[in-house]
Amino acid sequence: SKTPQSPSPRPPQASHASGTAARGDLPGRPGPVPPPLSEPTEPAEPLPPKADQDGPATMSPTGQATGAEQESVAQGGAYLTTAQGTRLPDTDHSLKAGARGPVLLQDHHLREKITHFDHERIPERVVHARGAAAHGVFLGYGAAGEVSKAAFLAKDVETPVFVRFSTVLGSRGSADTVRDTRGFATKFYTDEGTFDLVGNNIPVFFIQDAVKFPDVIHAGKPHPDREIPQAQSAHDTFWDFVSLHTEATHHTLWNMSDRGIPRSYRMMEGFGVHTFRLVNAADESVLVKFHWKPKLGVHSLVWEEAQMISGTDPDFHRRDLFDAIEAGAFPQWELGIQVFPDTPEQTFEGIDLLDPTKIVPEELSPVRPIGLMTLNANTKNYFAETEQVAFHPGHLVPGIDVTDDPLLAGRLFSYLDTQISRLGGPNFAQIPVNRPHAPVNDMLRDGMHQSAVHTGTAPYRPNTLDGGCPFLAGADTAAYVEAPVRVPEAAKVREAPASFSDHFTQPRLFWLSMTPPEREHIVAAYTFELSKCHEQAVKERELKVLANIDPQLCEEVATGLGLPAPAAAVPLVPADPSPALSQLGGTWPADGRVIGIVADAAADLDGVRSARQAVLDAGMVPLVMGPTGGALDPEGEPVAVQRTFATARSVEFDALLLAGVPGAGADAYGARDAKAGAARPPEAPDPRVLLLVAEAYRHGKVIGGWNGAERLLMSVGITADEPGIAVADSGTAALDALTAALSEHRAWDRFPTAL
Ligand code: HDD
Repeated sequence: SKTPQSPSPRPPQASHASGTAARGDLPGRPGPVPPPLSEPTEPAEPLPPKADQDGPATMSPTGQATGAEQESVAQGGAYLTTAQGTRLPDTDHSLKAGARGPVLLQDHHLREKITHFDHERIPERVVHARGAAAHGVFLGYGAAGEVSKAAFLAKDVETPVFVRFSTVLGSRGSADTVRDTRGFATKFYTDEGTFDLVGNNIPVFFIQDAVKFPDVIHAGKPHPDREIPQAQSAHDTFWDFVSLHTEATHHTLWNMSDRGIPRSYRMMEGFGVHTFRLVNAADESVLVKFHWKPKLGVHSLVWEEAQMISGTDPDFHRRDLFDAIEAGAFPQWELGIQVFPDTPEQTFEGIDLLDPTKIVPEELSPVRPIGLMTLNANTKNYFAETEQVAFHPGHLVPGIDVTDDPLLAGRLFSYLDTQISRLGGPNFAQIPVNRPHAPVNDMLRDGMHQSAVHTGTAPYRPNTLDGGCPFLAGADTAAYVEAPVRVPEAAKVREAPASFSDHFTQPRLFWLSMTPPEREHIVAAYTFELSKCHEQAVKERELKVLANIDPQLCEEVATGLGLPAPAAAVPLVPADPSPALSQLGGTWPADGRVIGIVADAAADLDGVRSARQAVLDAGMVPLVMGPTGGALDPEGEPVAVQRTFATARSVEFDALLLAGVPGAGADAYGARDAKAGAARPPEAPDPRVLLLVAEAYRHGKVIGGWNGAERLLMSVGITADEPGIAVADSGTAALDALTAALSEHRAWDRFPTAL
């Protein structure tokens, strides 16, 4: 039978934007006449609090206020309507001939609702389908003025930006922490038009010519017969291709390094990859490579951790970015350029600048900072913004031009083309996230999803009927004028320059620049991936590739595979290591790091409270773990439990802090039943806590603790004097030692014992 419809629980109120007066004139039912309504587009209800969240509904998982309350009621007080604005009395029942009778075709609301639903999905990106994005601002330092006239690079100019990070191979719903390259695409909404820097977190690419792009992607994507494996390079077709197509060697090596499994989007470098051309006000040009340098340093997961996260939290990177911004820990990157003279050869120190498989080591050409990007606002609607954003390396502004890198040339075609099928026609620039902030006066008309109402009668030039408008700009009025680069006289050929066939010098340079733990990880990654291949010939061929990089690398991988190590087929070029390529050896701010505090009812809760506060004061995120949900010390000053021993997994934390017991000695921790808080023999601590600690240790994570934490560490075979173990006599002292060790990201001295 029909459920009676209750009236709207809230009185009608104005929605977020102005609408037509006509709708507001309709009789309200019930209550007063509502003010004008526009089409509500924001979600309606605040989410109820989750059991393991600290605080009321408006607290985020990180314990920070979200501001969600105001935004989530954007439809508050509005009546439900059809897409045509007609108010609806019911959206739960189809129109039927009697309660038990057939559904009637005349039910417009049913048809409209289902039809729209049927078309809610659009094709995912053919590559980089899985992504997360945020808004921010770019501040020019003015340091690029000598080399580029781009107005947004001038001193103190602030430009809104939108950045989308992504994996490459996986589908839209795939896991974040797979081994893959990460996309790093930035849209600068400048006053002179939109500039897109569509880069990656790896500075080189698999191929030198865009005509090979479908090949490398077909090889990396799942096997076409059974569509597996998802979001992986660990399969035969990928290794078949890269072992044959040796120009992929450099990029593949970076993927097998720690760069292929970043800890966070906030801790990745970004690279424009290609060489670009900058032009200054005097029309002088230089060649440059763009770099994004993260303020938090470049850090990675370890492979076992990455695999575990794929199961326990496939949204790990997306969540990390969102939570950090929500908590006010805004990630920042400096934009920098390496500058090279624009000579006819387009080489620097013998390195071909048109070859996208080559880097220029920073020791040969330092990165000069030219601006600062801060991501300070999350998206409000994933589909509208992150899914519909359309980047294009050809979106350039005066002062920034392209080079003849053949990979870039193909990209200049591909990105425009792909949006036409992905976003359903040529008018994607009208989608809000894609709209330039500079005035647009194009003469493009009509087409699918046209939402502009163009006026005038003469969308052509020359005309007199629209007074000759729109006018043409000149170089002095910020027109985009291509640099008049001379094209050498040549025959048309399907060839690459000779220098493009050096495929091993730079992979060797990269390998020689790695520290021992980083090399260990590379060997493990190749061994893992090739072990997943079924074809013996593919493994053997890739070993020949590795032999051309370095004999130690080849031998260690061959040993893991149980195959003989071949000899190098090319002379191994001696290379000066580039320390800038290593991720180790520095210290970095611990901002936004997640500290798991392990406690139970018998713990030193005053110590837990002060350690928790000290974590927050240090700009990090504390998450208290306890045996059950709710609070520790509920009768006194409650300490909220944000993760239970059942829901917590070590991979969620950058470091652990094991709470001590008041006045306890080394044998106290673990003497309690972690499940019930009751007494338990000291030799039987909660197995879930043991697993937590053992995993954190294996992954090289810093573990701190106080008064009795040694007992728990000893239960898993860890002694307090090992690297990265910080045991002290109070919570805050332990945290100080932990924070100091965390500035190096991991306890590197524990590797290679750690994974
Ligand atoms: Fe690409 C997306 C980066 C080579 C064709 N690419 C895409 C994205 C990034 C890159 C970050 C995601 C943008 C977003 O978040 O929406 N691609 C690169 C880099 C490359 C590169 C750094 C080499 C230096 N790409 C490349 C080639 C081709 C493409 C050679 C084709 C010839 N890329 C595409 C594409 C995508 C894309 C098919 C898919 C979705 C899109 O463009 O908008 O057109």
